[in-house]
Amino acid sequence: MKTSVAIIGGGPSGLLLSQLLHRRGIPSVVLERKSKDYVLSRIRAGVLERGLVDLLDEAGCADRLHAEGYVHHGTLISYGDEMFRVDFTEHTGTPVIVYGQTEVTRDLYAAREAAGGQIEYEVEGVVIHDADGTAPYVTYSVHGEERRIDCDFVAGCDGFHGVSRQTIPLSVRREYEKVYPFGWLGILSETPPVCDELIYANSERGFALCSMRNENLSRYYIQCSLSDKPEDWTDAAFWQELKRRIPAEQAEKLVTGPSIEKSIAPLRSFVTEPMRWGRLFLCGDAAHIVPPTGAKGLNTAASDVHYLYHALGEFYETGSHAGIDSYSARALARVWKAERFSWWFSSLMHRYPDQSAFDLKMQIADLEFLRSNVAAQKAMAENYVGLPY
Ligand code: RFL
Ligand code: PHB
Repeated sequence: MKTSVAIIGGGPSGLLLSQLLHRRGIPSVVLERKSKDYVLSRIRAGVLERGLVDLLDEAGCADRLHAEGYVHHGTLISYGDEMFRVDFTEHTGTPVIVYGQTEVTRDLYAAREAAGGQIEYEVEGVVIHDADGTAPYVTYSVHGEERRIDCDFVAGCDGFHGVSRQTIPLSVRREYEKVYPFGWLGILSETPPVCDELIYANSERGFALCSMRNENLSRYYIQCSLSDKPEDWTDAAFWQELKRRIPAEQAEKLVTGPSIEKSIAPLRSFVTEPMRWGRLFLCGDAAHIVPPTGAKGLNTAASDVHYLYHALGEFYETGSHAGIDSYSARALARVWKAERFSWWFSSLMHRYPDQSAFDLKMQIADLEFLRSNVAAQKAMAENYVGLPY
């Protein structure tokens, strides 16, 4: 088989890139390790920046998002019994949209399928060959049958555990990592959200987040120990712990019910440099991970897709290598800012096992500064709604 761009990974990065390239007349093939149902069963991001919404518009798959997504003009932040609001629209002129990553992915699959896009599911043993040469190719197998795709470029959109990043030799690759000493236990429940905006809560028992998917589907998270397992937490224990971490007024209003999904995610900050090696480009979680506290993961994946899709478009339309050559530096410049924000917001909101009395005072001072200072709120809002591409 021959194509212009072989895309490894059928998560949101790979599908969005494939759909945008298609709209520009550039063919691609997506190789996904799992089944479509499996990809759509993963509950992940919920908050979309304007930049991602614009890209989905450009990709022609934002109709349902506009009809069903929720516009959020601000967020609530609580600590102890205090709670304040940061108004995104007032400070930046831009809200965010609450619409699940699962739904984004579903819409992207529908668009690729409607356009006759090629997606190979349940592929195994993907190997990227000659990425540093002029004629790269990818080999893999599907149900025991060996296959090969010859291509001009390879897009590594295969997430943190994929093969693309590993293809770049260690002599070229530089990795930066911070692992946090806690995880997030998340549940999804068919209950009305406790509040019409998200609540990020710093409590002495640890962090909690009240989020949502729609008016009868709530997403809640609590900071947990890395040794916890989802099955250690009954629904009753989860609700009880959540209530103790959010302001009393909210806890009283909280409607509880059976969880329909429960999982634990570790928290990590990670960046690999460079994001390009010859004709291989890394995109999204394949190149960087952020802790979910600032809702930046999917959104940062989207900005990579933006830079790469424009770079490839320019190459196929004009023959210019300028966008391709600057891809890594441009993507990384924005990635590091999202890393900084996610690290800062995580540090502000969680309890750390080794936190000293001084560290706690600094956290509270930082929260009080944010509550009372317009410039600090504006800086937070600018980062939360997404820095410009
Ligand atoms: P994905 O989604 O991991 O997709 C990669 C795809 O590649 C496939 N794959 C392979 N395919 C072929 N061959 C191989 N060898 C392969 N290895 C892997 C995988 O099966 C998969 O389908 O990466 P992508 O596309 O870059 O998308 C990134 C986002 O998924 C991620 O950044 C976000 O989910 C992070 N995130 C959030 N981001 C936000 O912007 N806002 C949020 O509110 C938000 N909340 C979250 C989050 C992530 C969470 N978890 C579970 C990590 C909340 C949570 C709890
Ligand atoms: C979510 O709804 O899953 C969500 C929202 C905001 C975050 C992280 C996750 O910061």
